[in-house]
Amino acid sequence: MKYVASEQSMLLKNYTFAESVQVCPAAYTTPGDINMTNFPVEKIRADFPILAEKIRNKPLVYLDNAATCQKPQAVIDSIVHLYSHDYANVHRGVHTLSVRSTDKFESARSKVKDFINAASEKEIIFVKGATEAINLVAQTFGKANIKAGDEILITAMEHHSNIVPWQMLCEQTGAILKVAPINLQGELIYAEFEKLLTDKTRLVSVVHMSNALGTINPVEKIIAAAHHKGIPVLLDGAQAIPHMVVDVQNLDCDFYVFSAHKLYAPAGVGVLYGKQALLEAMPPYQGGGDMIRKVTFEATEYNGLPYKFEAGTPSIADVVGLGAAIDYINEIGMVNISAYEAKLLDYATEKAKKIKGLRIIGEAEHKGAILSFVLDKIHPHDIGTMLDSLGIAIRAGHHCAMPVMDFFAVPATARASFAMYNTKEEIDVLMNGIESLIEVFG
Ligand code: 7TS
Repeated sequence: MKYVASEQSMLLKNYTFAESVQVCPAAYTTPGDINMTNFPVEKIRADFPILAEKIRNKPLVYLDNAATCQKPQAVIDSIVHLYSHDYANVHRGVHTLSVRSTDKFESARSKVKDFINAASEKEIIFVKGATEAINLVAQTFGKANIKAGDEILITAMEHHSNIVPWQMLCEQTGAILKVAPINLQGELIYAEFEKLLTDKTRLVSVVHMSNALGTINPVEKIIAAAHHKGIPVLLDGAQAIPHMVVDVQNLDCDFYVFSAHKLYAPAGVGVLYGKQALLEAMPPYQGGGDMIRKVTFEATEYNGLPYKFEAGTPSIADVVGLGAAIDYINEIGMVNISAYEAKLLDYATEKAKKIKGLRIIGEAEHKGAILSFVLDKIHPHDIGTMLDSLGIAIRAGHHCAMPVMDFFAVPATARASFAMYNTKEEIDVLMNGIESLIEVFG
């Protein structure tokens, strides 16, 4: 969905904004108009029951959103409602419950289609998550189109999910994995990336926003350069999807993958978007129920899109929950969420830079709401444990991006990652917590 002026003001109708914004609805249209005082964060927080939890007798400060984010009541209710009133298997029965369940499931597909502006529901494949989506492309598109000596191009900031499936494909086919380097800010060195696009490159697979660094890649430029040479592009949108408007037609990417659980929706489901023509030409991934039209012992005729790639009973309630999460996000408006989170990140970065002994890992010019850092003399795991004693949840570790850790010569980082329900006050609690632990242990 594209957010235009009138839609934006409509989307925000249920939320209470500061007066200056309410009297001037057209003011929502540019991200610069949202700030930390006129975004309805307290109302949003009230929609997430878990945020009222106390952890170690302290109010929860949940800053591990890049790993997974919390769920609003609307999503929880959609699952409870489905199991309480409408649940049966999908695409199978003529009975009422099966029809209701199928309608809700397919309606979620349509919401995903609108959310990323795909051209058709046929291009929306439900999978387990971003990881499964990439494996699917590797084992179907990859096996059909990539052979010994061909090259697959990724970047040095990929999550393991966008490295290992390609390594496996390379082992199976004799293809070669090429890696475009990054600089010390954590940005892709674009000139090097371009040099690695050769006549042998069969696929480019890059992360839209890095989970370890927060870097937002210049994906428009990457796609244009790859397409110029006739090379398709997969974008790993696991981190980008909850933070920015994603329009797959506008981007012109060939594949886009993401997990629902980072988008305020349940875990266990995710999306593979693919251009219809590419998906049509790809062989199926797994065999089983739902992905077939006709089966005999001699031969099987596969189902059409999107079902060709959806073998077996799907995670029905989680898909319905994803639909509810998209409705919830649309009410607030992704442009507003992006703008608010950008302010949170600026505020956190500014405060972090004032802490002596704190080094930010990942200072790209274009960054999403992720702050990775290390402290002199305190191991990231100890930072994580000590902050937990203050009720603060961050992630400490390699973030499934070990090559990034190697590049920055750190064993791990501490990572605070922000969502639309986080506040300036929570960042203050985090920064005070870091300062107090430097004082005690540093
Ligand atoms: N790609 C990126 C960029 C990711 O950040 C993640 C998960 C994945 C792929 C895989 O997603 P999944 O839902 O299939 O597991 N990233 C993280 C993280 O940063 N901390 O925990 C999971």
